[in-house]
Amino acid sequence: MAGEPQADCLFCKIVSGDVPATVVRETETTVAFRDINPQAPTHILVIPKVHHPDAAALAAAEPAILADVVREAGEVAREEKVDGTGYRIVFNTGSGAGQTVFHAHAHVLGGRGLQWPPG
Ligand code: DGP
Repeated sequence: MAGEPQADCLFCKIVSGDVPATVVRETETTVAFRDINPQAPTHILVIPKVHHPDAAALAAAEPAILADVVREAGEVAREEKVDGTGYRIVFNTGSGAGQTVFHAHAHVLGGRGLQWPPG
């Protein structure tokens, strides 16, 4: 069923605690943790606890939880003190765009200059 934990999903295992992660924030609906392969001095992933394959699917099924993810991304940026200089919230969507984990997640990137357009 949509939203239910998936046995083969890495981020569902981080939500359940079966896979360890450096968690920086947790709410009733979200978990934020440091990316294992950081691309910037601040690189944190914010995920919904429910399983949906990408941000668009999450928005279609449970829009309030997508709003929670984006709000938490802002809180992470504030706590990491990158909100003043600017930061980027990225939802890679589809393998052609670099998505490798098919559980919706926001990358929060900051602490260095960020080019536009992104690569
Ligand atoms: P994406 O490529 O947009 O699907 O982002 C997936 C991110 O997940 C990628 O930046 C690396 C990160 N990642 C993959 N495996 C793990 C893990 O086991 N722990 C943590 N903390 N991050 C992971």
